[in-house]
Amino acid sequence: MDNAHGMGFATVIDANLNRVAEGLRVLEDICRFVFRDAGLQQKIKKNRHRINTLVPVQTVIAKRSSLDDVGFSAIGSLEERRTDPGDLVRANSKRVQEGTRVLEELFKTTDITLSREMKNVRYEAYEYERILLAYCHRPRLEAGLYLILTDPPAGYEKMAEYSVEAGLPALQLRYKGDDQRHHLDLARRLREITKNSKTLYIINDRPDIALMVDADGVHIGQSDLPPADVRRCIGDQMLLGLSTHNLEQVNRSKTEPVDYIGIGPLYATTSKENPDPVTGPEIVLNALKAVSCPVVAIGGLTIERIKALGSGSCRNVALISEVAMAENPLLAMQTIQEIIMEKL
Ligand code: TZP
Ligand code: MG
Repeated sequence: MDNAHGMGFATVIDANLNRVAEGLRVLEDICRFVFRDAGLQQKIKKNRHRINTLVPVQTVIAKRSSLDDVGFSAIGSLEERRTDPGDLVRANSKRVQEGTRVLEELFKTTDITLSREMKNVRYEAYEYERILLAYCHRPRLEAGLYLILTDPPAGYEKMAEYSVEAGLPALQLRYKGDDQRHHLDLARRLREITKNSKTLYIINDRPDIALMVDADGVHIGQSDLPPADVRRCIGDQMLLGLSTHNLEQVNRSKTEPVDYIGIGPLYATTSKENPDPVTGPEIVLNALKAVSCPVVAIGGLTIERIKALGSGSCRNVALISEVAMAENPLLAMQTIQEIIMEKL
């Protein structure tokens, strides 16, 4: 290989190492800040660091001049037209996959071990793309009343029908009885009622039942199975919610693969056996500052207390008794939903 060609190859290697490292960085940050999957983030980071160690940074940067690059176009690039997170994931996964493919080929002439390593990174990038795209298609918890059903006097089915009619963003089945068959039947019936509506259907405590009835999500508490294990069980497409009761638990949730957290009880509640200590409503703003996912305020909330909450604190509000005990539960749902939406 003559000198001029040697320089050319070095430039191709340099350009592709950079392409791969940058693509990995975008995927890593999306993973970390948007989908909060610490395990996957660490895997991506490890590969990015490895790629970076392959560049003798000082010398290569000195040689690099993007403006001399005949393929460089600063305006009108397709890269500027990404419309959703899925586009971003696809585009950056492609950069990694194409870049590693080029490196795999070039290193064949100089270093077969490195070439194989690039192949491995490429295969791992297919995996990142699959997981992150699944995250992109996961439902999001919208603002409004998150209604929880535990033995409502009007009956579970009626309350589910009302929830759909009121356009609630989420309905949780929180069945605390012992009859497993009944639990599953009930879960299936509520799935039927909420199907094709904008009301997300979430099962409390039981990832297995959530999977059996094809729910939209699962909600777990601090002493249920750990979030990472539940996530492994339910896969990438279901929502996972976690109850927290103090700021330490809120902060810990940042490293766990959850999509939203509950915080409370804000006030004394009679709907839960052995509730954690009352937090007071101020904790909601602190929790919102600490995490980047939705924070659902819960515990002893009433229409009057929701009205009194600061607008920042009541984007997502969960209730049991205030709606279950209302004379007209549908009207209560509609009223509360309106109060929350007006405060946004
Ligand atoms: N977790 C914390 S408080 C609570 C749960 C499940 C119960 C909320 O019910 P209510 O009737 O709205 O106080
Ligand atoms: Mg629980």
